[in-house]
Amino acid sequence: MSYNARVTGNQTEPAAPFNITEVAAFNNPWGLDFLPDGRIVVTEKSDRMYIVTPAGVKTSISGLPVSVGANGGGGQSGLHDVATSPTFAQDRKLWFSYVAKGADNNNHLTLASARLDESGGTASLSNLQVIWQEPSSYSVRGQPGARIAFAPNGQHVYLAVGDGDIPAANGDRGHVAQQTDSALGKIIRLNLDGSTPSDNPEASLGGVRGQVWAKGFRNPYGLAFDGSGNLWLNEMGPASGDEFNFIIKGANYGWPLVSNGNHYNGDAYMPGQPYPRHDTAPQFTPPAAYWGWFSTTNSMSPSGLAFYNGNLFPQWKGSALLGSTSSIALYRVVIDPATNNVTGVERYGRSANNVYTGAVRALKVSPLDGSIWYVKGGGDGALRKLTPQ
Ligand SMILES: [Ca+2]
Repeated sequence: MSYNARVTGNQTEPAAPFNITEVAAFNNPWGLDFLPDGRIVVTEKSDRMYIVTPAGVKTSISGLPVSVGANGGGGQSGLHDVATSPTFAQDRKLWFSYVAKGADNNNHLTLASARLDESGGTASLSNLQVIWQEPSSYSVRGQPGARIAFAPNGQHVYLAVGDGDIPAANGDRGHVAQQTDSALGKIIRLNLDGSTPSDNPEASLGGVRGQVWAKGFRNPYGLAFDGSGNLWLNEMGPASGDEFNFIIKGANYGWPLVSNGNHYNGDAYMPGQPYPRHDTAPQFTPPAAYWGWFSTTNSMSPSGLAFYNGNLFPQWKGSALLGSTSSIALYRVVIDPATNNVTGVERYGRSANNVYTGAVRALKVSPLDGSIWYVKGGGDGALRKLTPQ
């Protein structure tokens, strides 16, 4: 059965090979990562972070900075992703992203690291370092992106930065993704000390322009490396324009000049009208897969991205796993390793395959045993795991 994926292969809804186990409850969880010992760190958008044992015992982590999501505020923005540093064994560093008030009182996406201390059953952060803050004068209204990925060699950090939903004078939203004086709508790449790597595409130009690795994104809620060291991103596009992108150094992915989706009906600018399509503008790198317009189905609203290379689901090795908020599902995207083309999409989480994942906000594969862990979003959110049936 084909749903709404316009991909080069078929989208199907096969029988689920997994069982879902609820591990612990959370309020609007947003990101997760594994510690080397197999425990999990989970963020909640309203400025809370926890260590969770595989059995579901939670310990709150104190010492977080204040985001705009404190006390339930901030709309889509608040505390977002968390990632265990490649240097954790030496320095116990966690990295995390959040939207905070800057010195100009505007809302800015921020990337920070801190040391995780544990003593007597309590946990706290110390030595908080703001590594980077989006430097433009724009105030993020939503669409923060904010996913963190480390290079496989542990030498660089990548941050997916959303376009911030900044309307232009004519009401068009997203124009900043093409501007060179902001990081909005782009992937940035930094050394772990926050400096600019000399081999970034425009490193010699300095400033924020030197930090950019790729550009032209709307709301990238997924960023991850595959087992071969390729970087991928998924993004919530405009209406029916969700994308899964293979990332090429220095490439432009087109937003908002091209998209295979449409302006929302409620937009002030060109309501309901299609964007110029990707195939009309070959100077922009097209998505590897996108979820197009079908009147009977919803967009997927991708969030979270992980590549499966574990042993519990051997038939899934090499696949991308994408969370989905609006279509309340987990997607497996099958990739031909020779070409990096998408050859198929499977959706799990609807009645067709009798599994109910809930809205998948973020997911990771356990480095210990290959089980798949995800956070279900929303006020009745949870940490859950998938193991074979
Ligand atoms: Ca695009």
